Amino acid sequence: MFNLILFGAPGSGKGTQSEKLIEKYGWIHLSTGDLLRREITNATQLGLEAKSFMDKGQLVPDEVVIGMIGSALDANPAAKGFLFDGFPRTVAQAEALDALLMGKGSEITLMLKLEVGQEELVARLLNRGKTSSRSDDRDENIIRKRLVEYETKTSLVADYYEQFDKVIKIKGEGGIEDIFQSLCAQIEARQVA
Ligand code: B4P
Repeated sequence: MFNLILFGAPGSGKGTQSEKLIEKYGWIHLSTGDLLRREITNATQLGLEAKSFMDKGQLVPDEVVIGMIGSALDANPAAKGFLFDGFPRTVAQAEALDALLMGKGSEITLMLKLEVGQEELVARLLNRGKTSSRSDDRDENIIRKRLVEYETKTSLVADYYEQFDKVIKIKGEGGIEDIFQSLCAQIEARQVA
C-alpha cells in the first residue's frame, strides 16, 4: 500500500493537487476538510459541532477527526493506497494515524510538504472566497487565524515525520501542472525504491 500525506498550510494547494493525484494513481482520497463539510451540509450533530470551530478558523477537536478517519479506513479494506489531505493536523492526530495503520499492517510511505509564502496563501484563499461557498475563506482575519493554527500546531506534524525520514519539501508556488509533476516525480522515486 502507498500511503501519502499531502501536507501544507491552508491554501498551499493540497485540495487542488489531491484531485490530480487521485486521478493518476487511483488511491482513496481522505480529506478531513471535505468530510467535515459533508457533515455540515447534512446538518449532523458532528457537523454542527465542527462548524463552530471552522467558522472561527480553529482546528476541530482531535477525537472528532480521528474517529472520522478510522471509519473511512475501515470502509475501504481493499484500497491500494490512501491520500491523506488536511490530516493529520496535530501530533496527536499523527500518532493516532500511525496506530490505525499499524493495526492494518501498514504505515505512512511519504509526506510531501507544499511550501508557499504567507501573503500568497492569504491572496489565494481570499480569491477562492469570492467564488466558493466556503465561509472560512471570506474573512481575512479568519484566514490569518487559520495560518496561526498551522504555524503553532500543524507544522509540528512535519517535524514528527521528519524523525522517520519521510518528509520531502516541494515548492508550492508556480504553475499547478509544474507542481503536480514535482509531486509525481517524488512518488515514483518511492514506488520503484
Ligand atoms: P481544509 O478543507 O483542509 O482546507 P484548507 O487547508 O484551508 O485549504 P485547501 O488545502 O483545501 O486549499 P487548496 O490549497 O487546495 O480545512 C478547512 C478547515 O477544516 C480547517 O481550517 C479546520 O477548521 C478544519 N479541519 C480540516 N481538517 C482538520 C483536521 N485534521 N483537524 C482539525 N481540523 C480540521 O487551494 C486553495 C486555493 O488556492 C484554491 O482556490 C486553488 O485554486 C488555489 N491554488 C492552488 N494551487 C495554486 C497555484 N499553484 N497557484 C495559484 N493558485 C493555486
